Parts: sequence; structure tokens; C-alpha cells
Amino acid sequence: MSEPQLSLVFIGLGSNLEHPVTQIKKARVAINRLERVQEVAFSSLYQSSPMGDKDQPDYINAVMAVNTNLKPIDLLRRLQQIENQQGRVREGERWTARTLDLDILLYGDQHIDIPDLLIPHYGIADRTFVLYPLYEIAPKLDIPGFGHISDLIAKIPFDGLEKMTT
Ligand code: A4P
Ligand code: MG
Repeated sequence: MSEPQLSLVFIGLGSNLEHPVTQIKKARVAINRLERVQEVAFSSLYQSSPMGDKDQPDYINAVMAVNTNLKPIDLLRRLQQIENQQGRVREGERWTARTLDLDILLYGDQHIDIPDLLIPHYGIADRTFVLYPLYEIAPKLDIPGFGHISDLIAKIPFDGLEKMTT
């Protein structure tokens, strides 16, 4: 059987516990070590105050583009293994502090809605900490069902997001 074609996939990385900058850098290395996954681009790191419960540390976020021919659900499982390896604890509540969160933002131009996986990611169009790093590495992107990234960016001010120099 022939191998499935490579798709361009965007992964959102977030951390606000246990040295978030180090967590994001470690996750980048771990993703690069996955079989059948090759990095194409990695954004700057961005700091922002937490969305959701305000009583938690600031977040560091970034977006990574990879080429892969893993099936979307297999990629999700591997990313969840990396989250677990980096000490992710799931407490049941959404939007709580975490050592590492890896979200599949986009998988080629596919729309996927199966148990455990919704792509494009449901928050892609209205989260500053996702849109700006995504725009940095893919300024011409069309997001299936949401439109051109420059139109989305135009609606969301850069407020509260700090691009880091590290
Ligand atoms: N899931 C469905 N679709 C996807 C997808 N495209 N990528 C499912 C990844 N996972 C997907 O995720 C819950 C379930 O989503 C998984 O079982 C998976 O099958 P989770 O990572 O276990 O839980 P979560 O991350 O707490 O939930 P959620 O709703 O995904 O949280 P978010 O939306 O990721 O928000 N503030 C700032 N400034 N920066 C942040 O990064 N992040 C969050 C978490 C809150 N506040 C933040 C930030
Ligand atoms: Mg998540």
C-alpha cells in the first residue's frame, strides 16, 4: 500500500507551569523526534495573561508547522504522549494551568469532526495567542471555514500579547 501524502499541519503549543519557556523548547524537540513528522517552521514565543481562570500564571505560546503523513488521530495520540511525558495533569476542569498543551490547529485543508478531534481547532479564530504566532509563520494562510488569516488578525488587537526575544 502506498504511504498517505504529506500534509502541512499547524500545532499550537502552550505552557504556564514549571518553566514554560523550557517546556515549549522541549516539546519542539520531542515533536521533531516523532517518526514521520518534520518541522517546517516555528514561531517566536509569545507571553500573555491567561484566558479563563485569571488566578494562574501567564502563558507562553508558540505555533509550529510540520509536514506529516500520520493520520490526524495518530498525531493527536503522539502529541498527548508528549504532554504526558512533560508532566501534564488533567484535572477535569478546562482552561486550568498546565505544563504543556499541544493542540492541532489545522491539518492541511481538512475539516475533521470525529470523537476526540475537531479540526480546525475551535478556538483558532479568536485567540490572540494562536492567531499572531500562526500569522508570523503563515501570513497567507486560508483557514477552512474561517477565512484568510489577515482578515482574522485585523479583527483582533495584539493587546496583552508580548513577543519574546529568546
Ligand atoms: N481535542 C479536540 N480537538 C482537538 C484538537 N484539534 N487538538 C480534544 C487537540 N485536542 C483536541 O483537551 C481536551 C480534549 O480536546 C482532548 O481529549 C482531545 O481529544 P485537553 O488538552 O485534554 O484539555 P484542555 O486543553 O484543558 O481543554 P481545551 O478546551 O482544549 O483547552 P484549550 O482550549 O487548549 O485552552 N490562556 C493563554 N493565554 N494561553 C493558552 O494557551 N490555554 C488554555 C487551554 C486556557 N487559557 C490559555 C491557554
Ligand atoms: Mg488542549
